[in-house]
Amino acid sequence: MGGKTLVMTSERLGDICLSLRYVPTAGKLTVVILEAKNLKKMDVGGLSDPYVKIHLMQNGKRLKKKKTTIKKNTLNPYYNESFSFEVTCEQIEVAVTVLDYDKIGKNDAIGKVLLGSNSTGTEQRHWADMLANPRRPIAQWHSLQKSTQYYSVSPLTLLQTSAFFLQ
Ligand SMILES: [Ca+2]
Repeated sequence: MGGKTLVMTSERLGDICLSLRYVPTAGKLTVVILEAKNLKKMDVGGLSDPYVKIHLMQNGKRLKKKKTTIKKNTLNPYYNESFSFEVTCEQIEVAVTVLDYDKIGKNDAIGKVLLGSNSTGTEQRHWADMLANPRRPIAQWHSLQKSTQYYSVSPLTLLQTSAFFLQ
């Protein structure tokens, strides 16, 4: 056991800068992924090949998925890529995940931020600023949080896992 996932570290995963713009009359949310910096090095003998995935979620369900281009071999990628969604911003959450592209195998998540009225800290402030300033793009930096990828595990799997440990 490496114990890597058990230790509560303040490991730096990096920061992401993005802008949010909401036009209530048109029901249009625009997310611009601007840049990221100081990303965690994911590749042995290299840096990372970061790209950003955006999930639009409602009540924990994924509605839409978009992603940026891949920037090769960098820890400070610049994107300036814009994504628009037609939504009303009630009960909506935007999950922004930075991943490392790998030619072979599964792409690993470096970290994520969750934006919405139920989020906390700078993410919540950013969302509130967006709602308070309709039609105006609001840009802000966020520290990436550890990606738990909890929604890829079904409740049944969790039940089976706990049943296994109880035996
Ligand atoms: Ca890679």
